[in-house]
Amino acid sequence: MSEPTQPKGSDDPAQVAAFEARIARGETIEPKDWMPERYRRQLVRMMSQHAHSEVVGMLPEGNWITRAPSLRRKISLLAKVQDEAGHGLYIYCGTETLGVDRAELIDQLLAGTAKYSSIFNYPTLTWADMGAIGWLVDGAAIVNQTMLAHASFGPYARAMVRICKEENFHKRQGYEIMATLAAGTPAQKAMAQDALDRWWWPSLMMFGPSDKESPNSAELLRWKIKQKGNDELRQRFVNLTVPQAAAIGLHIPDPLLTLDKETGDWEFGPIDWNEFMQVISGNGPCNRERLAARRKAHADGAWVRDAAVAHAAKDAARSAA
Ligand code: FAQ
Repeated sequence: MSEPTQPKGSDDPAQVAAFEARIARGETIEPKDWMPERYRRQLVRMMSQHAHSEVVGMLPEGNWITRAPSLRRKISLLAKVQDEAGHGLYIYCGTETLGVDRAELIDQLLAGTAKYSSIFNYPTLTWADMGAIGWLVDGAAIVNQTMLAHASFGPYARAMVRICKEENFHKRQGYEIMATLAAGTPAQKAMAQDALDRWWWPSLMMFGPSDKESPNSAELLRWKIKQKGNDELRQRFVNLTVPQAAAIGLHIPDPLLTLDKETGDWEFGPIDWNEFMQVISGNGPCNRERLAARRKAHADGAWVRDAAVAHAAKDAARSAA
């Protein structure tokens, strides 16, 4: 494990001012640079939640790998799920540059004390859900992460550049599944519409609470970790997605959706924030199932970790000799 770059609690005002001047000039902060302890903690919080989301996010889609309707679909889905594992690893590596061990973060996830994205606590009931996840969930992730690719912390921003390229492929494979189903038999089209109905509102919740209810946004924006607030990104996602739904003949399940001709924004109905709070407090439809699956995978993989440690020790002994 790498060490934190300065002793905790050493935030003297002159250093903070110099740091904030660097942020104001648009400079990138690197792991060995001085940073306020609070900046480091905010990054660890956000990046670890993000890494956990990628890892837990493999589960809803993993559910359909053995049931993909063709070899082509199976290969794409397998590749996508593998990519998500890779994204989790890049981001955990980013947190290691901030002095936090990946094992410690995974322990928090398995203990149920860490957050991960609310979206992955919903079930995947039909094949169309693979389309809806790629199109909507990866689509939302791209909107959010394209902004994070300009985050002030270098390792996180650079991870986002690569991740966004892969998410683009994910989104296209999802939209293609939805377009194919929507142009299929009435039953296939109904399946696509049902998936959109179930995933639409949870996708809007991915962007987090509205700005006025978001305790972290002000600080993250000030330090340019986030470049935009939750509401602006949510609106951007809605504006991009509404025409995509219309193009394949599907209906967004929101009777209040209307185009504001002056701003060009699609105004949408109220989000059920009670549902969001329930899901992020551990009471969503699949929270318990997701954690149970991660705990089992961790226990089943113990022998792999043991073997890797033994191999590394052998290698080190050989090099020393
Ligand atoms: N779910 O003050 P804010 C993906 C929490 S990756 C759960 O607004 P912040 C790829 C928040 O943590 C998806 N918790 O927080 C993929 C905070 O709690 P805390 C993940 C949420 O940080 C696709 C509290 O509420 N992406 O999908 C959520 O300023 C397909 C107050 O909120 C990222 O993590 C939520 N939706 O803004 C994989 C991107 N929203 O920590 C597989 C990086 C909020 O104080 C398949 N993260 N909370 O206890 C971010 O951009 C931000 O952290 C936000 C939240 C926007 C998620």
